[in-house]
Amino acid sequence: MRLTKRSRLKSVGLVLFGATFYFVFLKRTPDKNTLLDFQRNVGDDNDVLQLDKKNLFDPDHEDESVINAPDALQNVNAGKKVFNEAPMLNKYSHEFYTASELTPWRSKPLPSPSNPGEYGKGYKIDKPSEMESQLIKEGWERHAFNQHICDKISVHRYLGDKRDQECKDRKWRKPLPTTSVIIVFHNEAWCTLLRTVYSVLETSPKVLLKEVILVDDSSTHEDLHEQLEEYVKQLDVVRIIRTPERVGLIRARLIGAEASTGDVLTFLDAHCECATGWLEPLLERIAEDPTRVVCPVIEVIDSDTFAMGITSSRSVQVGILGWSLGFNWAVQKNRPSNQASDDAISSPTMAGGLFSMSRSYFYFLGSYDDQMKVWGGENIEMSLRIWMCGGTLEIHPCSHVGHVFRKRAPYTHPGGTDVITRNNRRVADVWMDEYSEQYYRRVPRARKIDAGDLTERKQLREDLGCKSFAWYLKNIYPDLYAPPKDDIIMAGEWTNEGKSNQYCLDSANPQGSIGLKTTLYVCHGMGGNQDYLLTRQGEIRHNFVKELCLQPDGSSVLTKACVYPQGQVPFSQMWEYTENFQFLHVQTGHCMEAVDMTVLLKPCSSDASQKWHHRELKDSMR
Ligand code: UD2
Ligand code: MN
Repeated sequence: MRLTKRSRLKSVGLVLFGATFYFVFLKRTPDKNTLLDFQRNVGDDNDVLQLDKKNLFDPDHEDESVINAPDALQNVNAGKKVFNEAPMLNKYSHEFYTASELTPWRSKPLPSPSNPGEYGKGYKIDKPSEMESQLIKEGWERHAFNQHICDKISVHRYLGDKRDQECKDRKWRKPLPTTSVIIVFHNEAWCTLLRTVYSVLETSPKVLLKEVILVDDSSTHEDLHEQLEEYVKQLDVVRIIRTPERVGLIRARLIGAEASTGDVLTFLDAHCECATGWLEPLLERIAEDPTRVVCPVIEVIDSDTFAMGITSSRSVQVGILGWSLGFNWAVQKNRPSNQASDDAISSPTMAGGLFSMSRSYFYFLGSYDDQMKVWGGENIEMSLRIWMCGGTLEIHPCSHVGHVFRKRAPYTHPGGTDVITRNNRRVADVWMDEYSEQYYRRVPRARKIDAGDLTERKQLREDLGCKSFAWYLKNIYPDLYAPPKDDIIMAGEWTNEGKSNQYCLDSANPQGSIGLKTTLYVCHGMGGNQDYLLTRQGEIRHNFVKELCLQPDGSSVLTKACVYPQGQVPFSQMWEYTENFQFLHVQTGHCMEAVDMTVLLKPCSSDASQKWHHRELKDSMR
């Protein structure tokens, strides 16, 4: 990815939004979404937050994280308080469902290949008329996806059965629990909402699907009121609950869960499409052990064309987190050699929207933090809670559900980004022990945001006898490196004397991409892209999203994956901070210099543009 002025703007903007927000950012920022827009949008009384969303599944998202698969993740049995419910399946359960026993609630109309979007294909209008272009534009504005195309595709479209053969061949053991599918929404488009509902009804076995509960989080769009009410009457297993006021997705899910009657809760976003055979694998894992929380593979539904593919088992990625508490995906290397392609894969975190969990285990484990508002943070909270308190979190490679990843939130965010930071602060304060400092260092402004009363959640952790965050790091996500305090010589931003100390070293790297050039940007004191660590080992580390180390390539200074602590610090990543305030690269003997708005490696000189001064981050003091 080349650096543009835009992406630099984004780099500061991102920090202002709160590092917490990186899940919702995109590589390509539309021009209008600049920092200024953001400031204009999040005023005192303005709750309209039109932020760019990061599309984590962007096909050109080439900077994959790679993590190690820890050994023997299953049944780690953290947590003192044990969930005693007997599993529905045990090693003596040898009876299998027949195909006809697993007939879906509704049968799917036969697809006609000439219909737009059938078999998961994308649909594009080659030469839209003026009127069509206008409709397309309006659709994007209203829903942040191509609603016009979405409307053209049948709500019953067939995705084809593209699962791996091992998955197709699987038989499912009897008996499996029933599930309630809970879909919360706020101002969702008709086409996506209805396609989500039909895809559930047309792929979920009747014997397993207890009900579909739509929780309308106080939508204002007219079609979602009476018209929807009338429409779902014909689908007798579907009901609608309305929240009394806008409560946010977390509380809306809690309301849905309260009203549900199935053995297992299955949550979906309101713009999903379930593929053939998605439900049985999730329920079987839970039937074998009710402390498993199981996610499908989340497939990308393209927000422009609505194309949707199916990931093969070996390419399934797992969920991780960064110190700024954002969610990300990673490839797992060194998977256990005996792991079959239809075995569930343990995942350090979940994306949050799509998962199944035993209803009683959901409540045993403290459901959700109902003090979290609107959007964000709840997925990391739940992931940590599951692992630290005795459960397991996994992804089943045979279960595939599509999701439309939008590049910005199409709805208002009451309270602005502070609400998301507040949610994340609640995660950090309750679950991260001394490691919460890692979060605060990345998101210094979080210290100023009141997290609210945490007594109940801390009590819950106590009552469940959950393990420490250090335990989680060691056993579940060993690749998340926290530099020990003693190794940190200086942390903060670095100003350049040649630029009157107004400009700082800046990674312009809100996504933690590998190989980007280090730049200069006006110092903002808020950490994020300008937060660097000088370590005792001589590295200049940067971690906003993931651990990166400064390493030159020719005259450029790049952010690369750190070698330490997996290996020794290589000379290429070793720097010396001299008494003349220079960053001297040990391997080449050259120094970092500010040249215009870039940072280059040049022969050392006494020039002010080679003098770097350390400054603490503005909000880093309590
Ligand atoms: C992801 C999750 C989402 C949730 C979120 C963090 C996936 C695929 N999606 O963001 O489920 O965990 O991260 O919080 O894992 N909604 C309401 N009320 C609101 C706001 C949203 O009901 O105030 C609904 C919304 O209509 C949608 C669902 O909540 O059906 C999730 O929201 P999203 O689709 O904007 O979140 P997403 O996919 O960006
Ligand atoms: Mn979503």
